[in-house]
Amino acid sequence: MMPSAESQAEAESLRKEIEYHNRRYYALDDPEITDIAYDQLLRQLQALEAQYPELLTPDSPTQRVGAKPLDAFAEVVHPVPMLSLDNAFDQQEFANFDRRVRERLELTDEVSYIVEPKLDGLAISLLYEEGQLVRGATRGDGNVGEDVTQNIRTIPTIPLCLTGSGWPKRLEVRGEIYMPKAGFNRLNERARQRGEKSFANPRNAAAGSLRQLDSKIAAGRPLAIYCYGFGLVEGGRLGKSHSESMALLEGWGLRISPELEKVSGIASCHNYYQQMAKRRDGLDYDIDGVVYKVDDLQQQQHLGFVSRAPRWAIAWKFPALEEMTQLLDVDFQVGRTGALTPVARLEPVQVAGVIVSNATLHNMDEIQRKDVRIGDTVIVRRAGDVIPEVVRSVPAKRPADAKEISLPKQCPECGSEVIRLEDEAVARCSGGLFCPAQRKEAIKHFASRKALDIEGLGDKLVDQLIDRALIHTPADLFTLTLEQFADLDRMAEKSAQNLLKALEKSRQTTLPRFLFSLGIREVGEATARSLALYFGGIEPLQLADLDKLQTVSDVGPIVAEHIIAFFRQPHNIEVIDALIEAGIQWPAIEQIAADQQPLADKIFVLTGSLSRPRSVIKEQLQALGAKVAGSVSKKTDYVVAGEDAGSKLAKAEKLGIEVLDEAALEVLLAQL
Ligand code: 9MJ
Repeated sequence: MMPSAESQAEAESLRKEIEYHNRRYYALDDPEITDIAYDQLLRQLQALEAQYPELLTPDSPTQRVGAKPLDAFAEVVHPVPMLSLDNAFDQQEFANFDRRVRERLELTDEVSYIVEPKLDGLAISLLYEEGQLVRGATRGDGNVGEDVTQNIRTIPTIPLCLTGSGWPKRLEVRGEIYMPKAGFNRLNERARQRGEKSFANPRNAAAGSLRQLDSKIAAGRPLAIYCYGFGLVEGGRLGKSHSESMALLEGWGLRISPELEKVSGIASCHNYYQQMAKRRDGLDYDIDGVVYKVDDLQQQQHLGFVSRAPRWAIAWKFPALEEMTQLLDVDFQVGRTGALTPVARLEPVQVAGVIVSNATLHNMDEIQRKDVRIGDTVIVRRAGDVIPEVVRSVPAKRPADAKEISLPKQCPECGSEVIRLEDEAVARCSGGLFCPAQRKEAIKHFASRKALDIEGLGDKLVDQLIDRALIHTPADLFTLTLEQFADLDRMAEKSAQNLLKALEKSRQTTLPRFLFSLGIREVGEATARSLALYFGGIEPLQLADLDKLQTVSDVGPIVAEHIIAFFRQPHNIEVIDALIEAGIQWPAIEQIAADQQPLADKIFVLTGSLSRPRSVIKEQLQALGAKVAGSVSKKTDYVVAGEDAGSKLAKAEKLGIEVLDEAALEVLLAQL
């Protein structure tokens, strides 16, 4: 069926509205509606387009998610060649540029320049016809580039249709596609965690994203644009000056750098350069210099071009963010959670004004992929406030005695075994209860609510106790005296007494809580409970092998390996023994095989106010094999409703689920 005129108008209006909000959100950073309201608009349009595919236009905002993969990129001949910029590397070279401009223009006055940071991304050409984005192309060699329209359409800061009015019929806008540092760091972090290849720098990441034949991949990459110029202009005009023209582009919805300024005279030019150099690290994108353009377009025309660069513009470059140096050695640093990070010790080198002598190598996978060896010449990169990193080695400069980097077998902090499971990029120290690097985290976890629940022992107190060397392991907590507590900063006598009481109380715990409190990797509350029910005590768990562990519900090969590694460390066992010595105890657990638990697989929901704490009832039900869920669904078996139960009770009644009051629950439990 053909869409009605009404549907057509609705689709048109939705497209306009969505693009408007898109611009407010991405280009202006000033949204007017919530994300949810925005999604609703987008869904309305998607539904309409699904109903009437004829309504789908290439500039529809629904198309930003990516299109069908291409086999190859088509070639694009640039109607006006895309030139590059001449460079100046110091004040003298810039002054020479300015003098040449004045001489050619026969000016005695100062020249007006438009200045802006030089983004380190990829130059791109955007062609708008009748206000619609019809093509996006890379610069290529300046004359012929690649048609990357499908990928360009996925970039939220690029308008699919221009706003306002007065744009030329055909308008070619030029700008730089870049990847913000924050997005780049997230992308690389994710890649490293998955053991995938990371990108060397944001520029490479942006280039790699733009050259994806599958635009759905590009759609998932955090790319953005700043427009800085124009090429073809037909059937209309821009301004008399570069700055007027940029203002027009901005008015049509194109994103222009907020750092753009008009300056005249070389003193102001130098000033801008220095200000930007200072702010460079703090910007959310990489810049490699400042670009100066003669503002007056007539003057630009008069100046013309030499070979491949205009005479009316220059890039005054900053020092590079990447430098070469020697890799002297590699140490391994242990983080709060036990992760081992290889750290490169470098022959000190200046990188963009800062001396770098250490840099991260991230993990063993990255070392292998970058083929880095001790003695190598390597490229280090320092960008912003992130830790400098080794980007790669330079194999051509490898000395004959270059040494391979190997993961230590023992933790450099505590001597416990270093474990690196198959398929995991990260290697970890297995001495969680004992390792000095992990002490603070281990003790905070041990004292936390779902573990031993030591009331009043907050993070700051744990920090103090460890910093003053009063405790080293969780077991040491139980040796502390009233005087020692009272001696701490901001600790009144009364609080010290309360803490001692809380410690006393925490000695009486349950086996699931105790197992959880040990902080074994991958052993959360639920797994700790399953392990407790299955083994009934610490010793049988300690003796269990891989196969035995994996018969426990919830326990797969990875969890099993972590458990075995944990109990294989003599230091961990010493701490557990000391804890039991200190009086930690729990009521005996009746072991029941998982499938024989009386409430196995039954789903309960607790609601309303109950006479016992919900957590207690929850643990009781869970010990019998039940699952306790937070919301009522068709899968719920029982809803236990206390006083003033509200919507959950109503929903249970509507779905015909059995509702128990507390008395009925007691009867049910007594019957098991
Ligand atoms: C960058 N990369 O930020 C130009 N650029 O102008 C700016 N590049 C340029 N302008 C003419 N801001 C050719 C390249």
